[in-house]
Amino acid sequence: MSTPDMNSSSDLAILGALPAFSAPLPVGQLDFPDWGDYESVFRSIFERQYYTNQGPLVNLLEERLAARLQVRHAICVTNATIGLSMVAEALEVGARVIVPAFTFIATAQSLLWTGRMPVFCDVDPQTHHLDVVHLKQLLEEGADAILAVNLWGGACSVHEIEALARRYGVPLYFDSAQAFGSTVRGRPIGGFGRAEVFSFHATKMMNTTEGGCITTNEDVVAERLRNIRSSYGIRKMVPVDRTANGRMSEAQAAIGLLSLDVVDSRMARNRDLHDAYRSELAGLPGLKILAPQNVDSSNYQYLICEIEEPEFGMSRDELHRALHAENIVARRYFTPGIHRAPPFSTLIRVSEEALPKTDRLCATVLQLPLGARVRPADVGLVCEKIRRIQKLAPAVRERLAGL
Ligand code: T4K
Repeated sequence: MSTPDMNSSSDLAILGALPAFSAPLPVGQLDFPDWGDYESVFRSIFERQYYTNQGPLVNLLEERLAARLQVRHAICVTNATIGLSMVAEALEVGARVIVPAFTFIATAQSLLWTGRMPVFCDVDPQTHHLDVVHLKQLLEEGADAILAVNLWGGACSVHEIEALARRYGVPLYFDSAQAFGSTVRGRPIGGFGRAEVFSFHATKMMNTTEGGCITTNEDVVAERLRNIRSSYGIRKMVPVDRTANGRMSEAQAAIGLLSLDVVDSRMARNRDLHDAYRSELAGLPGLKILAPQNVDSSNYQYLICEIEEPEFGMSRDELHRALHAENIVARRYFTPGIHRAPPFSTLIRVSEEALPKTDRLCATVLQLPLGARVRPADVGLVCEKIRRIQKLAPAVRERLAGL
């Protein structure tokens, strides 16, 4: 837990004062279970002498996840990246898969590992999710599948995109790495498209340290996924061309079961922190907070800001550096955009003008700390520092230019 140093609250670390926080204040959820609960669940693993290969804790976690997400199958995996690759294989999608350009690089990398290529689609600047007009244009030009992404605890235009996938006859699956616990028109994310993939990385709402889960309502796809995941735990042998090791261990599942017990209270806590940020930063020129998009309930996984340089008085990158000096570990997801970063910047030619909305978001979006380590008082101090940085923008910029 970071300790605010109240003596430095009126001055800025970038200008020579002590940092506002004595330890880094991160953006991830980063929940650690109660030590006693951890000990007792790990004791059961030691008593059974069973570490991995579809053990009882993984089976229990899968049952509980399927019930919660209202799906026929929840298939736990080592991480979301391999889960996404496994789905591409299980659905036998073709070579060219449409993905939003504004996403974590793993979305697109999951395709490369299975010999497929991303086709980058622009995003809607208001929602940060797939721009359906551009998506339709790409489908007209010819593509084999859509890998849609649900970001920041929100969702893309799920129903519109499902309709487009049906109309163009292409499979649709979702990267829902950031969307565990959110709902669209009363339905949990997890049951849309042909399959969805969640990340249970430590920084996510639902956490197995590393890990993830694939959900699907299709029995044949589920059996293919179980066969691709490993040579163990096969319920029914179905032919698959390639297998992987995507198994989740009992140790991961043990943490996952504890995480699932508390995930609702953690989402409610994040919502309160969101509200605090919104009221503290309301009306600050050049800073806009994005509400979770297209969902009727959100996990509030991330606090997302957009910084407009002329109105704010400095660029997003300058604010980012000034916050880091305070030990406020804001992040610039996703900078550079994946289409401008290796390997995709060399593999795929994307002109300067091709993805203007994505390029703009890559230059303006900033995540602020949220999650288990952030206390309400920390939000107050982070916001105070942001207001102060803005007030002293000319001096801050001069200092940054000299570094
Ligand atoms: N699709 C999307 C849309 C995704 O966002 C992601 C993952 C994926 C696919 C792939 O899912 P996985 O294959 O990872 O399951 C993080 C996460 O590693 C990654 O899971 C996540 N998205 C991505 C957006 O963020 P980094 O490199 O920013 O994390 P890192 O290590 O810098 O940690 C963030 C902060 O938390 C730092 O200040 C350090 C702190 N931290 C982190 C960990 C892990 C701790 O204090 N303790 C910890 O244990 O990638």
